[in-house]
Amino acid sequence: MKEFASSNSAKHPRPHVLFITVDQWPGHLLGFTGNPSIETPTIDNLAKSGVHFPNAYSGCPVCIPARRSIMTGTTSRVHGDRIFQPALPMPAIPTLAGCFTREGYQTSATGKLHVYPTRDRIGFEETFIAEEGRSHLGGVDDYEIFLADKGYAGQQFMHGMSNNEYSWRPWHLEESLHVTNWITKTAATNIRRRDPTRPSFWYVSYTQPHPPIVPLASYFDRYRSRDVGRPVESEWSQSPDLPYALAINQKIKQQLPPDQYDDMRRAFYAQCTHIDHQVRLLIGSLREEGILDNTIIVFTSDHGDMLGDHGMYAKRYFYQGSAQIPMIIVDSAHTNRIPPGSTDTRLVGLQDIMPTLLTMCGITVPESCDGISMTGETQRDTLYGECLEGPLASRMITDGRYKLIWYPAGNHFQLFDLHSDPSEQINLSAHSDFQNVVASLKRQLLLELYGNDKDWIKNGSFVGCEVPKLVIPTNRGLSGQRGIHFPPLATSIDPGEVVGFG
Ligand SMILES: [Ca+2]
Repeated sequence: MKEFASSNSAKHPRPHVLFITVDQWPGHLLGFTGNPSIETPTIDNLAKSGVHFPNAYSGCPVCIPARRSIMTGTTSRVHGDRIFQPALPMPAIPTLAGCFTREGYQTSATGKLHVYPTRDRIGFEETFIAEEGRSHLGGVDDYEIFLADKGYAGQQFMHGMSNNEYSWRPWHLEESLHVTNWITKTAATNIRRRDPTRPSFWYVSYTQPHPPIVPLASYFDRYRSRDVGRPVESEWSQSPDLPYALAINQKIKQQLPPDQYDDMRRAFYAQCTHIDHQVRLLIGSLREEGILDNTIIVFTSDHGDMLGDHGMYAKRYFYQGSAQIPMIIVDSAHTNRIPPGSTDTRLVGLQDIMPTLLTMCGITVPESCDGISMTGETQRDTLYGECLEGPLASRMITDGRYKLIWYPAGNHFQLFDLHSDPSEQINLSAHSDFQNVVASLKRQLLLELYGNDKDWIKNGSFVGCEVPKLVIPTNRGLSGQRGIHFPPLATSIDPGEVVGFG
């Protein structure tokens, strides 16, 4: 077995890894970065103990592609999904978990993996999954088994809230049955029952704050009288000439009246604080086992949520609410590699987590990875993002200060100065003072395009594609509404059937 690559390797065995992922948590919803409303004392403390990357992005901000990036250390171009393909098997390249397992780590995943086929272990020795009721795709769900054992078979969704809408209500069962508590308890138990002769890699993947928005009543009460802020407004987002992909989002998602909006946001924040407090138990378990100082901890999210900013909800967009993610790394206490409480402004993405963790643990990074270690000297000048294909597609490139977003349908460009306008309220793409910036970022963007995207380029210029007639689809399925899950659902004849949007 390899020893940890540091001068302390003789004294300290290879570090454990606690890798925490949440689902749909925007990078700006963190107390320590100055958000005046949200309470995240535990994550704040992780940041004080490690390094925060404020310029961290989800390069394809929707669940399946983002998780493929996390688990393979690659971008969509390599792992093959920039859409959201529920029945796409993992690519035949090394996985994060597989690399740790091969190096002698005891590896487990708890919570959401969102891979196909369900229960593909993608290199983990053990998986304990909570897949948000996707049993149409086959494979049993450990959280649903747990609920059944407790006498609540099939009752996960009896609160009635949709998996992709912004209605909310308090959790309908007792606290210990909440999915956030189940994931915590299962992961904490795995910490306690580890093999003491091997280093461990614990992947803990919370399914919230992604809807259904069903916070514990106690956490909602905590926020009941709080001012949680208003959504960001902008002239460009109210223009009749809105890019097609945005017009669809604004029309299909419910627009909540102010009072309901405030409560929705409180309920969302309540879910975040609930997770934050549960993370304490993971840290407490490591501490009581005497292994906290020799554990690397990572906290991130697969993508964020617009939460009404610019009139939009959910993800798939490259605005900060959707694409910027929390990213914190706490090193083991025995090294001097990361100054506690530091901030690193380099551009990073989810594809960087795998090479980072492998490098920190002295494991060779597979050649398939196109991510870059976040703690190494090599840094990227620009970060590229891509989401969807056809008329709903968008592409993004940023140098950390300026962000260029391209909507091929209608050939729309937007340019934002993230230093002077972090809320992206002013589109500078047509401003005469910024044409050099636009031209420079366009040149960089051209270098990133591949596949069908090249049809949108003529003679080296962006021409895009036609805008389809705006037809708002009906939403008969209430955005992925679940029903009663007992008796168990039959596996769909068409495993590609979408039973959730990520
Ligand atoms: Ca997600």
